[in-house]
Amino acid sequence: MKIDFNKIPKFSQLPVRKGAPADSNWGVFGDDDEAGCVNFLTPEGIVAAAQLVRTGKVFRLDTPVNYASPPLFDREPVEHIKKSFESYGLLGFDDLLNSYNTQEGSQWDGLGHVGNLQAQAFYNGVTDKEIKQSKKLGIHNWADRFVGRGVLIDACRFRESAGRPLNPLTDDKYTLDDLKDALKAQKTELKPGSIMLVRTGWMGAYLACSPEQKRAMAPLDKLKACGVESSRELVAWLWDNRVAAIGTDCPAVEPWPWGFKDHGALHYRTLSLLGLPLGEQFVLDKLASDCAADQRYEFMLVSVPLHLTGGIASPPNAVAIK
Ligand code: UVW
Repeated sequence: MKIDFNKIPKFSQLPVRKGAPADSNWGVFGDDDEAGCVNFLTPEGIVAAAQLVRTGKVFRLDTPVNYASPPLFDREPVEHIKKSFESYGLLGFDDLLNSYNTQEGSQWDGLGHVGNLQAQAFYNGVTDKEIKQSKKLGIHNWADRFVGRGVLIDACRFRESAGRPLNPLTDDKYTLDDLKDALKAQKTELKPGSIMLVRTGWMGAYLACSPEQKRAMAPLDKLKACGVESSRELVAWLWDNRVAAIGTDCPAVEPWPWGFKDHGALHYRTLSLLGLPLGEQFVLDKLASDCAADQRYEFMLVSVPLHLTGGIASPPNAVAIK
């Protein structure tokens, strides 16, 4: 669909569809839309993003498969088997990835990942039954659309330089003001149709832990992790700036644990009410160092989610190109 940014309603004007939940954008991109805020990534935005490529540096934003040992939130580890061709009298192999959970490492949460309990629906009013029995809101809707201007907010570096470092291995949060002030300090602006990456410092802190510490912190009820605040003001800011997606280097974008029954949780406010993709466990440290070195916090971002029809989530398969 063709987006006219001037015609998109403000957060204060939502909802536009009769009967839609408060603070939802259901219907803004069409009653049958399944792409959500990824609609903000336009052909014009992609052409502009390509102009940001100046040095030819490429930064991979995904963790290696099986990086977390064990994976967080009780997710299954991947069993990688090399299947030999020797029974054919040949030299060669295929890969088998057994028990592959698309959220074992870096990931985009797709719009079928969580529904809003209060509204008893997923983005755009899609029902639980539709997610279960059809391809509705599948990750395939983003398979060839996740390209545009990436912007890094190095919230971790900002808080450190302000003398207020945060311990990423706690459920402490970066506030909306932290994000705005970090952007100001970086002399970077949000432009409509940006993919926002926020470096929280969690990934670096996790990687520095011992195998025993990683084992101890992995289960759902043991993990504590920082994130960004899950307020109405934060999502209003994201929507009013036409942010297409938010990706972070922490496990849940918002601090973990978040309350599954809390209607104000960021997962509900973004995925289900706004169709805004959440990215978790991204690898941002090398990109952040490069941005600090050349003071350019914007780049072209190319993410090619799995072409899994009806899929719930995907590794981002993302690179930032500067
Ligand atoms: C949690 O918040 C549990 O993370 P995810 O979005 O990967 O489910």
